[in-house]
Amino acid sequence: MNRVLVANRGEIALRVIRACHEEGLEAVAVCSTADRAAPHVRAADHVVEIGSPPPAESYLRIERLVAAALDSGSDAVHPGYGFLAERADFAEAVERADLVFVGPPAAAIRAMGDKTEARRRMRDAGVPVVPGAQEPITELGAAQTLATALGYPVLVKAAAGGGGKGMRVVRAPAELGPALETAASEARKAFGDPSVYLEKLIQRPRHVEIQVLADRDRTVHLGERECSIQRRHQKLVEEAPSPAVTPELREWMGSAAIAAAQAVGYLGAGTCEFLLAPDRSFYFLEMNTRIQVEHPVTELVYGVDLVREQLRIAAGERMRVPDRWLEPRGWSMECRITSEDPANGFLPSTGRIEHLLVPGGPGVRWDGGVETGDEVTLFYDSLLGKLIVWAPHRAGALDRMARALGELAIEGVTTNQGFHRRLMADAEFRAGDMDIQFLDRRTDLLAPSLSEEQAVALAIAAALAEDEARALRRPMVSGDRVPTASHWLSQARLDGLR
Ligand code: MV4
Repeated sequence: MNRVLVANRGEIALRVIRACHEEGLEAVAVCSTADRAAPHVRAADHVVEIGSPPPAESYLRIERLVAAALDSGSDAVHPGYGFLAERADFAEAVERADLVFVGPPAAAIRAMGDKTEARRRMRDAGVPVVPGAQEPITELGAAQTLATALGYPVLVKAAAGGGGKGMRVVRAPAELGPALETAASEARKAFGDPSVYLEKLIQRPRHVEIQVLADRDRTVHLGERECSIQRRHQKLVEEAPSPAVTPELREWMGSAAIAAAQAVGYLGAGTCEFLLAPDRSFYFLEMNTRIQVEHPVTELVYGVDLVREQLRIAAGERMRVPDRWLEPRGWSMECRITSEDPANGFLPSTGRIEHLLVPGGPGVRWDGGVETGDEVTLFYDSLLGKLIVWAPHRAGALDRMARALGELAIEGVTTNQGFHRRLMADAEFRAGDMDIQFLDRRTDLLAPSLSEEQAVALAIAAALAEDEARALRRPMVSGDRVPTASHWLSQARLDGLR
């Protein structure tokens, strides 16, 4: 393997390009016409333009990506996450063109993509799944019998699903019929397949996932990530390890994840998602057959570069992960910095990044996808970058994240940075006491809140700042005091001098 086509954009494309360079591989970027000057294009050794800005016209075009790989002399394709990363037909098209797919075999993607089939295969492999049906529901009578046996509340889920679409909670027998109908119609709209099935509802669970890595000789797990801090299935903060997982529980969940991977002939990096109940019982939900957004927190506590290992494994080599590394060290946390306004229903914000000041210092990592001058549009997802920290203990990681969030400055679009600052200071979050409904209960964290006293202080400060700013716009005369330079002001002056 010498040259890798990176079939993605944004921060993950940059992340993969960096890994290629460290592995001594050339990287080929692809771009839409909106991305000609994007950071991932500038970081790559070659670039192929593949179409217009809408993903359906560029980053989702299998035949164009395969042609771009062949035309650029690439011998492998890394899909990143999102776009085509979990499309078995893409993996197959890549392999048919005699290129290496940097990911699991197409058969493993396909087996995990069908949720009821995955449940059957996991049950047969001894992986704990939520009690419920192994087959789609075909008639109400059978559904009622099953729901009674499971005990209410139960959950109706789409068989083709994932991401929570077509899910309905049923708290009493009378709600079952209507729930089956609305779930089926939602599933038909979302997936083109109305099949639904039943599971027992796990109440107040955490979302804990296990990282697995498999080469041709060995399948290992790299512990868990705690992913409960999410809103409408969009994760906002992840950490490793989980405050809820003991070394003993880690080995149980890890063994289950290894069994899951082996049951489908997995290769490369993958993630098993589990629900972890308050009584410490855990249940396999689904396997993500790709590198995930939150992979860095695992990298920092295990000292493993997951993307480099993906490339090595794809090239037929063995992973460089000695057994003595298979224990987490310290604590890592990631904040997803998005161009969204949490105070306004996470409304996406667009515009030009006027300034970007990236945090640094000990234990801080920034995996970004945008730079000053870049345009944020509605064509692509709103992830601007990921702020990741490491510290010896959780409290230190929280403090370090608060410090780094204080350094991070993004001007030009609204971001969720304020939300992350409030979260890092929150007593309940700091106690590590969370579940998947944390943010549904704590909507107070989504918007800045001010006391009467703080509001008055801010109004006075704003008036003084405005007065100062007006003074600055007047030419200075001798005898004027030199105004206190803000960081932005001194930066602008420096820019002017260059
Ligand atoms: C569940 C559940 C509770 N009980 N299954 C949501 C998306 C899909 N991947 C599985 N999901 C859930 N399945 C049972 N039996 C709660 C959820 C769930 C959830 C899971 C993980 C992360 C966030 C979530 C938010 C809402 C519901």
